[in-house]
Amino acid sequence: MRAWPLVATTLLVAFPGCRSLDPITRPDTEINEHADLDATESYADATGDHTDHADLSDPRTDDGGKDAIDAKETGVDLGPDTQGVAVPRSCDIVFQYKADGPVASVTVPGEWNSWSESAHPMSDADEDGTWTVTLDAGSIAPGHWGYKFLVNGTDWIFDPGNPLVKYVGDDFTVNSRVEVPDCAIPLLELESAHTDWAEKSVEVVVNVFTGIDAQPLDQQGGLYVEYRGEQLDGDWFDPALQRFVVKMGGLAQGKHSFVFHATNAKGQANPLFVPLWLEEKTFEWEDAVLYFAMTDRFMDGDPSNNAPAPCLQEGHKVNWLGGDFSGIEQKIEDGYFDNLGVSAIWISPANDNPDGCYGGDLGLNYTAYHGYFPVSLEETESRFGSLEDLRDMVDSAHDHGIRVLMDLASNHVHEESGLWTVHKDWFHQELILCGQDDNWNEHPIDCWFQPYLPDLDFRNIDAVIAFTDAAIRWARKADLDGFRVDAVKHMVHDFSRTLRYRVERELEASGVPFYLVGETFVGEWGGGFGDAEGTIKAYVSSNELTGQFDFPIYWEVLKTFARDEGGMDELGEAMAGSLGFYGPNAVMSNFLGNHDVPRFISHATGHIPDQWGNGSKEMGWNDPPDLPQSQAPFDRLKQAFAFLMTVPGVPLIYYGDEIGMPGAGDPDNRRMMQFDGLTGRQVSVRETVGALATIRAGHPATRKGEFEVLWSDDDGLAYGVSFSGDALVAVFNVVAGRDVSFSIADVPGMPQSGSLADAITGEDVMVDAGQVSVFVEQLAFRILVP
Ligand SMILES: [Ca+2]
Ligand SMILES: [Ca+2]
Ligand SMILES: [Ca+2]
Ligand SMILES: [Ca+2]
Repeated sequence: MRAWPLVATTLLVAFPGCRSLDPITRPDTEINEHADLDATESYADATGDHTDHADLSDPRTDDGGKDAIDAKETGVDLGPDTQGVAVPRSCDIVFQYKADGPVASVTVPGEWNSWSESAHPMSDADEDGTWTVTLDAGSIAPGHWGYKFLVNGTDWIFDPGNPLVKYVGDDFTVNSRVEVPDCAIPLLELESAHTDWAEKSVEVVVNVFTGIDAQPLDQQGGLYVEYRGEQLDGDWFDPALQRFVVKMGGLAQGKHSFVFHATNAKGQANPLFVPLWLEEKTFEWEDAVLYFAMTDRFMDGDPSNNAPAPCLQEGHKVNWLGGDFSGIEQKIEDGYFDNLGVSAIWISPANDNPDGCYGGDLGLNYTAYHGYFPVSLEETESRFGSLEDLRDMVDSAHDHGIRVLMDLASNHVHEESGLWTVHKDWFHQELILCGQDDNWNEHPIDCWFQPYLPDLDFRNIDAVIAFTDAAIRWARKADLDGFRVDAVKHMVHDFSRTLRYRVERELEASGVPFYLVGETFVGEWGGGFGDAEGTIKAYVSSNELTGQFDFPIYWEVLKTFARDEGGMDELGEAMAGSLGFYGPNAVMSNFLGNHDVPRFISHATGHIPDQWGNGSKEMGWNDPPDLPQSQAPFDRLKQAFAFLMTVPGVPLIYYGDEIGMPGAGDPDNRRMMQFDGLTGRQVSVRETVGALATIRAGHPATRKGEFEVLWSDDDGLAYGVSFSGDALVAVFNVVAGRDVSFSIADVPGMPQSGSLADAITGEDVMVDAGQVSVFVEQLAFRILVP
């Protein structure tokens, strides 16, 4: 279990109210020398169209707790002294083409040059096969422009180094896309960012450039720094060096995020977000244990913001039930998540949603309690709280070492949104309902979920920019750590690729990874060749999502552990096949339930007719399942959690599953969370989840290990995971208690003789010549460690 000291109080005492920080170190020579390290190399690419962002030192090669993050090189060599005069930014755009054969010419026809086939000829003077041309972006109007490379005067190709596209013209011709920035406004660039765990200090240096017209920066309030959402007192800008230097010491463990601002007469620079974590051990997303606290259904921390819709009775299961940001915050401060071993919380979309009731499944009326009917890109839902309430909750999470992901719902808006009124051209015009005919499959991108949910047409670049702007703004203002991206396969790739592109440049400058985990609801694992895993994989790459929820593994978990329908051997095969399938850097998330499927424990009692939940929505209204009265469904739930917690992939806990909350289909699977009056069996599941999370935290093999099936049959499975000397074996049995034997000789890090310890009970299990024989009760699991 994570046992972070409570630091919120400390922060308040040390930095009351205005967050005027003490001790403060003013800019000094030592820091400036430090900051100058990279300033001699020039980097001329005003578009940020490059991949060499912050170089985070390897957290595993600990240099005395000092994590140095040296950001990308600056646009212009500032030199040691600017004589106090604002330095104009560079505004060059570099196009580059790496030829894989003989090439005679490369040009860049684009919208801004009316597709001139002779525009911007590239050259390869050093004949190394890389052709380049540099454009002065100041000569092109700011905007998002389509272009292609024309090779040898005949081949029109996409820019192979650019994942972004633009759909041009009435026929939506797809081209590469470049952003030409407004070069008249200032530019902020991170020079360096350091954290020092031993010193409990952070240090950030940010270079400030003015626009290409060399207008002076606004030093009367236009140059300032925000820290944890509030403006920092004091003057942090050094005019001599034209840079911000912020150094703060005596900080508490947790996240310390800054936003830098600069202005000149032409406008404001895009704010620079610099998140930093002060932690003993550097966090990686594959280490996370994720918890979905559906905001309306988790905890009502502030009854004053409750506003049930009058169109349904109060307390109705699809009315607003009162949950809010402050409820989640209370549970964070109570240590609820710490005790469960949770290190990341996923919350509902925070966007304002409409107040009424709207027709949906089964011809019934529903409110927008789930948050998936956004009417605003900026405002928070008042029933959840204000932006400040959200920020307070996130800060509290950070003080506990817990990350926060917001659900990002971008596929559609609710018709009450002003966007639908003002920007009709941002939406798919034809009302094709997803639920009619075979439109889920035939029209996945342009179908509408409901007649009142206009579907975004992200072939429109203005819509892409507006929605990714909003995403970046939410992340910066609420200091988020990631997004759960809703309805991924119902939007063109350019949306999720633009999101990644901007996240990398606008949220990850300091090297702290921002998690993008997508939802793509698909069917069963197809052996590595199926549509299900193929569809998920299509969105996972370094240019797009970090990972997705692993639906194919979910179906195997459901069939075996809950429903006793699938072979455990097939679960083992699917897991072995899916690890690595989504790419070496993918961070997938495994789960045993979410808000779109019937509750695991109600599957486990046999209430739900089939794995797909057919008929389960009706059941939720007519015959909702109760808490099981027997032990077996709870044991099955524990087995499934033991599986999730011992294999790579971020385990997701859907609120309530940790106490075996029952429920049929949506919305019966979204009952109000229960904290009190739990039965012994419910408490036992919750304690088991906490214990499993502790084991996971102590064994990197569970998070990043090689997975190997050691033994399996229809009703049982044993596997090993191993990583860098660490190893763990998990054994599962569904049928009557039996001895299970297998070899651990091929699992690196496992002893060939002696004994293993059961990580739950501490009991010794003998190893003889690499062989293990262990008794496993019915519906039980064993976790064995050296
Ligand atoms: Ca060259
Ligand atoms: Ca409330
Ligand atoms: Ca509202
Ligand atoms: Ca869509």
